[in-house]
Amino acid sequence: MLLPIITYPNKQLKMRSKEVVNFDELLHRFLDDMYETMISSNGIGLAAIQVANPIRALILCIPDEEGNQSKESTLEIMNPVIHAPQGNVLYQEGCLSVPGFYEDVERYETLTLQYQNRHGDVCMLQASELLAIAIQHEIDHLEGKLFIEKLTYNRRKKFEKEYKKTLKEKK
Ligand code: QAP
Ligand code: CO
Repeated sequence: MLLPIITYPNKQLKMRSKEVVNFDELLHRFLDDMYETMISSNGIGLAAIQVANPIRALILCIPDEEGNQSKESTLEIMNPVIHAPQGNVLYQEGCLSVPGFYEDVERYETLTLQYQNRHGDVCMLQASELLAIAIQHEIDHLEGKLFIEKLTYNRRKKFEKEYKKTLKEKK
């Protein structure tokens, strides 16, 4: 089932999401719906709050060399905790909740992630490159933060200008 994605400046995106405690059929169906929603919107990552569910759940699927994003290769991450972040990188990010805007954001280069899978099993993951960046972007959503809040002053002004322009175009 496709879920509607909420977009900036919807205030729900500012909420802090709550721990996942029930790893049941309802969660599994929700994760399946998130995958369908992310793929149909051409996304590589989606946090539960983006479909108006304030729980600490997110999914990620970095496309392989052929551009495929299979369900089997999709990471389903509940209650994530970042350990041992190292280095810094700039990457041009986008977000399904801020459609049409892309800008450079600074992130850690590598990290270790502790999380729970859909069954509640505790897992560890070493991440680098795009996966490490996407993990940080999605965990920010769980804290009610959007990537546009991490922009430098001038890039934030560029966003405000473009956003106001798209508002006018919609009228
Ligand atoms: C987060 O973002 C991310 O504006 C996932 O028109 C982004 O999937 C992590 C998208 C970059 C790491 C690096 C955005 C699709 C998808 C748009 C997305 C759009 C259509 C964004
Ligand atoms: Co996002």
